[in-house]
Amino acid sequence: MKNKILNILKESDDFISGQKISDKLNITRAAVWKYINAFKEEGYEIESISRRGYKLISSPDILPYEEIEKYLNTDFIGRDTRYFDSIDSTNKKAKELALDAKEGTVVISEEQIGGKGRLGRTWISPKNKGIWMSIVLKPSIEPSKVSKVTQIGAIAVVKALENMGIKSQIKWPNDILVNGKKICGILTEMSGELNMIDYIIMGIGINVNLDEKDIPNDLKHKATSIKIEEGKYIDRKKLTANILNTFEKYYIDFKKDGELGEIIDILRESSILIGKTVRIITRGETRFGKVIDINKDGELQVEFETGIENIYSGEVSVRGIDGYI
Ligand code: BT5
Repeated sequence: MKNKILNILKESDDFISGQKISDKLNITRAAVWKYINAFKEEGYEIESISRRGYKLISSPDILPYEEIEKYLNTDFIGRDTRYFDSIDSTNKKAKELALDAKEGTVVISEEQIGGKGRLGRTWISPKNKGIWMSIVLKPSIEPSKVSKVTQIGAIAVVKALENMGIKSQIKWPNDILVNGKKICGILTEMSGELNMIDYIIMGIGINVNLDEKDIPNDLKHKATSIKIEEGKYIDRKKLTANILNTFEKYYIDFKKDGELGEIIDILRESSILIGKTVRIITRGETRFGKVIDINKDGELQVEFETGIENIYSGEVSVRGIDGYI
């Protein structure tokens, strides 16, 4: 109902009376009035004049399904979206509802107060400034192939940004960078058994309109936002839809056989690591090596003094020789 009323307001160039809305939707005028007040509380600017009715002046910069829908061209990704004003972690919420949810269900929140990174790290997620969302996925693939989903997510973000004229690169396995600094991280979690997946939760966090003051001092050397780098405000609704659209396209291909297929080329082209000497940190142990390639399984091929090894994304952190990259 909420969505229907909002659409009527959006489609009307002029004032529309409460009576007309109530006739169209078969609800009372009092109910219409209640909804209008709820919209105002969410930040919609609605002018009301007695005997003329209501007119939508502006929509707030928020990410409920009603706002994203018009840019969305997916079949199933994001069609069931659970929207929150504030939450501890969208990944956590997605896990709670995953078993009963349809594939493609998205949990999205304006802020996270317990945002999670990999390996128990924290992810800062200030209100109304970024995209903090998690997608529930249920592919019939072997659990060993799950880490590839992160790679598909990374490509979806890079391509969506490209569609909006923004150039970015991937720092394998789960960071997206603009001008060499991190604007996005991906956290993929799985529940299942040895040979069967119950569900995968892919969480994407994107620093969209964060200002310098939103980035803690200890992260400033490696973290930035799209707004800081591009010098302009970015439409979060369009970017969110764009990511879901591109993700679905690649994910449908992936689901067929659990292989990355042709997108491996995009991963290579977008990689900031290929050719670089890096530190590979696994459970406290650090080794230096030169990144040669990303193989067809999405693993990092690194040349160490002892020979070439394929690095699986599991518990690994990759760093530049003396910094983030
Ligand atoms: C990641 O971990 O990069 C995965 C981040 C995933 C966040 C999303 S938001 C929606 C969903 N719900 C969640 O609770 N999580 C997911 P990792 O590679 O471990 O990087 C974490 C490190 O990045 C931290 O230790 C900080 O150093 C840094 N960091 C924290 N917040 C950041 C931010 N907003 N932007 C850039 N770097 C950040």
